[in-house]
Amino acid sequence: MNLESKYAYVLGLVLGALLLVTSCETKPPTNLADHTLIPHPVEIAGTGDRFQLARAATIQIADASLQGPAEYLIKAQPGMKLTTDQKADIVLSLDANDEQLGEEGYVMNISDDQILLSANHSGGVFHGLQTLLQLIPLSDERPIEIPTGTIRDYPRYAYRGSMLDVSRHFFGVEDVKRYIDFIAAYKFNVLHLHLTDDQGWRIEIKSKPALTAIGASTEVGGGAGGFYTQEQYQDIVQYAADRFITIVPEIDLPGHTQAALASYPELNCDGKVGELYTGTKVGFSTLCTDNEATYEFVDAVVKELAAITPGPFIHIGGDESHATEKEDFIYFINRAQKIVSKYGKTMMGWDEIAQGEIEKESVVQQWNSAGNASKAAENGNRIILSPAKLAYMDMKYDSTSRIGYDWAALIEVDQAYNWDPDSVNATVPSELIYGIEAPLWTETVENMEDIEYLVFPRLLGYAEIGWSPQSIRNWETYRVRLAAQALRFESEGIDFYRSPVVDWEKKDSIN
Ligand code: TNX
Repeated sequence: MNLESKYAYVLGLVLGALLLVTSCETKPPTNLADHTLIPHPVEIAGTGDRFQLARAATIQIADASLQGPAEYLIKAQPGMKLTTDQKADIVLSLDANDEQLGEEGYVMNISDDQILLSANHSGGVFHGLQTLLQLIPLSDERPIEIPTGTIRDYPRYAYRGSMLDVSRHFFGVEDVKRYIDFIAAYKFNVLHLHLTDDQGWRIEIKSKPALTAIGASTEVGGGAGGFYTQEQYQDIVQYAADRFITIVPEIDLPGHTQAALASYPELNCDGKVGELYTGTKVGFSTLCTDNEATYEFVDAVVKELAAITPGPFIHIGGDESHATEKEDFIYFINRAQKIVSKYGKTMMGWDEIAQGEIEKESVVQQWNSAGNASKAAENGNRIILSPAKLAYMDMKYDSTSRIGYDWAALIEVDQAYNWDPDSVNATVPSELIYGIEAPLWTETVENMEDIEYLVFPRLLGYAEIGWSPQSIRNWETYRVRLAAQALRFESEGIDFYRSPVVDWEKKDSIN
């Protein structure tokens, strides 16, 4: 090679590299299959083109029930607006005519001049909008470019939950709403609120005012605590419903009840009012199970709670009642079951409730004992899987985590992701697995930053376990998609854990 051609060769290389770099930075790939969606859709295929979506894109709804989802989209993408024009940029409809999509699935066709999102039910459209929002680049550049193609998507499990313990540390309405927004973005459909425990009673019961006057007045560490008025609780319920999320309220009974025992003397076997508790021990408290006052109390609480809870479930806890004799525990669960049914609700409880004679419709949450869950499965109960070793978001990531517990396990981001609900308990048949739930206990969690640190990014793994078929789940592709979500965490101001098992520098392949 002479000097000139060498020079031209090097120049060519440099220009080529420059072109590659700039094209990567400014242009999204034209293949929808290169998406970074979480949870991974069931079917996704690119058609190799791009749709240019204007900042003032128009949205048309084919059914009045889609007004809410459309408004949600507009809130997330200010500038978009509703139109009655058939030729809108985004058309939302309920004419999917595809049984397999169920109530929550959707189909989205992105062509080069329109997005058609259809489902059988408004909830499916809402989940489809979460997918669309993840496909819209975060940068302010307009028009927005989205690769064309088709997505057909529906959940693996009917129940996809997360639990927030608002008793050990109290979290106000705004924090709970932020948490609801977190889970809605990843297609969860249940928020289980752990409303009562030894350290605080957090829901107003109008006929039992001392529960909040006294029982809500503190929390772990002796802070001020707090509670939701019934109006505030209903505001949370509505906020969740607008995001197709059902609230499952838990009143933990008959153990984990020191806050109630400190509020009403008649709940104690010795008739003396208990003391408020601000430590972190478990298993020391119990309602007096052979005292009629106890059942009058449970009746009064469930009656008021059922009246303000539109969802089908009341969770009665039942965990770690170590201070209750086994036969008393069984007697209590049987009676609590009747009270929940009397108010038209379905009972849910931690796996210990399977020791009682529970109705077939009741739902059992496996957290600790596979044996309890097997017993429930034999009885035909639906099972929710929350195995502490895999799904407890209050567990530390590794020994250096700044908060969290490690009694069940250290749960790194890959371990949180890498499990199949079908393999958790061999004695529970797949048909009885109602879904999964990832709880966040808050003994060590004091504020929103702490919540974000433990929940992000593990929450997204649980979202994918609950939604996507096992056959398409894969840690190697997941970790790349997860890295891409970091941009979204940052734009929401979420203080996430930068796990060393994820290569956070490989940012959004679509953006
Ligand atoms: C066990 S899990 C509990 C909770 C604690 C948690 C801490 C369950 C049903 N009971 O009371 O907060 O461990 O990890």
